[in-house]
Amino acid sequence: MLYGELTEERAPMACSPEAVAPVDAADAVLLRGYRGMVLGRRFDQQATNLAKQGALAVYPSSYGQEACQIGAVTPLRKTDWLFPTYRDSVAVVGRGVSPGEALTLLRGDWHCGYDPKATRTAPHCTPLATQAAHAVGLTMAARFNGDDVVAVVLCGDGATSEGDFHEAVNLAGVYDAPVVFLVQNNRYAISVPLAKQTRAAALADKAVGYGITGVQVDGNDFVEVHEAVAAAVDAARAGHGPALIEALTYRMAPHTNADDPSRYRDPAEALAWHDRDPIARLEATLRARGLLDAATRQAIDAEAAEFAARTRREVTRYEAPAPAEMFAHVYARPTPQLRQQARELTERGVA
Ligand SMILES: Cc1ncc(C[n+]2csc(CCOP(=O)(O)OP(=O)(O)O)c2C)c(N)n1
Ligand SMILES: [Mg+2]
Repeated sequence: MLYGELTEERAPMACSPEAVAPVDAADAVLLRGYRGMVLGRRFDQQATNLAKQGALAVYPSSYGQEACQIGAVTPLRKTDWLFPTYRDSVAVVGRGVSPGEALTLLRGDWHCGYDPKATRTAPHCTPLATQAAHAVGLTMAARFNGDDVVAVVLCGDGATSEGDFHEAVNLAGVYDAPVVFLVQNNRYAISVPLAKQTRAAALADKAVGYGITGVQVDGNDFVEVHEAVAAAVDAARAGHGPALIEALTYRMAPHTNADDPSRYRDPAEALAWHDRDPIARLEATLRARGLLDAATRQAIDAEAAEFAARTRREVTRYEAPAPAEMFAHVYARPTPQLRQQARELTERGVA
């Protein structure tokens, strides 16, 4: 089937297209993807603004990477797991996590903001590639328990140079762990361009060294990303082991709101990527297939505006937990040092 098997079990996104009646499953996926990307971009822009206003400590934008963000989650079932990085908040809300909860960590809070078990979404991971090893461990544990679980790991091009990445992909290969590693090759690791990251002709080629499936896709094409992830998820579920997907895309925005990319790259470089905008491309496909009329487009835009307003509301109304809570979930038996620090906090009256 063109877009992978679409079953009822696949998780509904926060932004699934109830407003339109799709003619078949493949069209439904296209519309879900479009709606997810439009809502995701509005959310991303809102989060960027909230960071500028000081309501978030930091925000790493995924502007221009929406096809990867949403294409990573449309193939997943509710029971599957997503392992995101700091840049993947759009994928997290695409999975159904509320926008305020998805941004809690980026406020600088010590909480991840949402319940990873309930949402089957691991906390945003800031140490590069460490979530890849967690995903392998989780899926292997699930298999021992007889649970049907596939995990999608999101990471960047820079993260593929980390030891954790190697260890995780190698282990997954050896044990046929049902994990799909989706590398968003956005060409930069902060200021380090891909040419200074690796001599490999393609990051997907690294799969050869692990003896697993490796594919390279156009990361700005929702259909390509969704199809590749769906095929890899289905294969992993059927016991054929992990896959490494390299999605070619571009980091349009600064690394975070604290970064100035004009110091290390020519601004003209990003201009060329505007022509490959993933939302405009899918919109053209939908229009050509008669799936997007003015009313549908308007309804999606209105929903996106409401999603941005909800993001603002949830972030600005957030009540920070008591500082002493930060000691509560670290160890079953806190170390003497932690007990001491907790005491000092109480004595200073901030707890
Ligand atoms: C283990 C580790 N080393 C260094 C860093 C600092 N750091 C944060 S983001 C980043 C760049 C990562 O680039 P990439 O993997 O391409 O992801 P992108 O930010 O482009 O999405 C670095 C080096 C970190 N977070 N973790
Ligand atoms: Mg990168």
